[in-house]
Amino acid sequence: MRFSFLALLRQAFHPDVPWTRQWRDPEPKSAYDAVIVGGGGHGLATAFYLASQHGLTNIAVLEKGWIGGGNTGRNTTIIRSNYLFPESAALYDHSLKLFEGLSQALNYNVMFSPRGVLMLAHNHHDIISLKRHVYANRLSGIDNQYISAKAAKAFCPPLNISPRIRYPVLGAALQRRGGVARHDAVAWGFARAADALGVDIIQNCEVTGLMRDAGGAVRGIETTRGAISTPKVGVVAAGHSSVVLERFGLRMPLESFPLQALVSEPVKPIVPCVVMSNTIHAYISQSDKGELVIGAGTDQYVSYSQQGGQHVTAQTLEAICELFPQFGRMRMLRNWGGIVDVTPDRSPIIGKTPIEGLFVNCGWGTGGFKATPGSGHVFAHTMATGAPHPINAPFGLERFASGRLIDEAAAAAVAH
Ligand code: FAD
Ligand code: PYC
Repeated sequence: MRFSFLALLRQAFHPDVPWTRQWRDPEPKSAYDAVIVGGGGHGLATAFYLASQHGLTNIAVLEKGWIGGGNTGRNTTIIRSNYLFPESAALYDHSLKLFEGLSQALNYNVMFSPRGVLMLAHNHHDIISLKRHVYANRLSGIDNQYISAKAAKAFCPPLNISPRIRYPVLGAALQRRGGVARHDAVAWGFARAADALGVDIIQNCEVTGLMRDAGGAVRGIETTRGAISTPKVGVVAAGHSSVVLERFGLRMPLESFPLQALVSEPVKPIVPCVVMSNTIHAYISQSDKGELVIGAGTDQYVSYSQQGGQHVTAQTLEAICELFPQFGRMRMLRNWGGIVDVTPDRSPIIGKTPIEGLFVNCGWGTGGFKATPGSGHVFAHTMATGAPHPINAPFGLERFASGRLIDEAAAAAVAH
């Protein structure tokens, strides 16, 4: 990014408006020291940390569409670190801590807003499960507390805690440090900062194949804009990671599902925090523009179509109207879907592959936005040094052979 006074002025008054020219638009070079496949938040964050922490600046991010046009620009921006197992809690809290200083680190307002995340309990099983998460989080030094239904209503006044509804609210877990951020600003912030360090961000460039040397190690990649030599490739392609890796000759333990969300017409501030319910497949927050941001569980069938079944969103809206009856007459403005890549244990895969020089960062399923800075940070370490960072060491592909799974199905919070 080349700064101009006008651009700075515009950023000051319209931090949420995309600048017309935020970074260079280079042609791909014929060789790089490392290449990232996928220009979502995770790929861009990886490039930023490779350049800023490891001094690797002759690198490129290749994106088949436009940066942030995948799940990064489609998610509902919930950030929290209240996962059950110490390995996951460490990973997600590493990311939450990076989010806390991200606007300063990138010199770009990512609108991180730690307004609190409430997870509702509707039955005895939910109470036991949420309390288990609260105790486990506290043992890992992570803030989380179990509160009564009355206290949940005090924290979120529009919440309906009538005992007469189909799934009454019996209590809730509250992580006060959790919240939301602006998703596209996270992608743009990382892109602009990486570009300023010399990283080439190349859009409209699909990676189609892998080139290997006689010993089988990575020697380059094939793309729709020509072949590129490189000894290191990191695949960070979310719902399409298994497609890319199959092209490279690797079969991954991943399934891809549509996940949908929708927003209402904008209204004055009414929902002060994030409210989630896994049991009734619904969650809600309010964007700074005033839209209610509502999301569903995944569709039940695998698919690569970026839209899901209408019955899934209809059921979600029924649940929202029961929890917030006053929203029953609001109009919904847009709905959309993204493709999420789900592993058998609902935890990500971050590490080396059996092919020398090929690294993978995928399997974030329904919950990778919150991990964007942390994921990029530890993956950059892994790619730069050839060995995992202690935080991502438990998340390697080997776990599917050894059986050391990290089953976060309950903490994933969105029904799959
Ligand atoms: P992406 O942003 O999808 O980036 C991957 C990129 O790879 C894409 O831009 C794609 O075009 C590119 N690509 C694919 N194939 C190729 C190729 N062959 N060559 C070049 N480029 C390629 N997570 C949360 O933590 N909180 C939430 O509230 C939340 N809500 C969600 C709601 C919805 C509706 C959805 C769909 C997801 C949600 N998630 C949430 C999950 C989160 O969005 C993802 O886990 C995260 O954004 C993944 O980031 P990424 O950078 O890995 O993927
Ligand atoms: O992981 O918190 C989450 C989430 C919320 C909605 C989708 N994913």
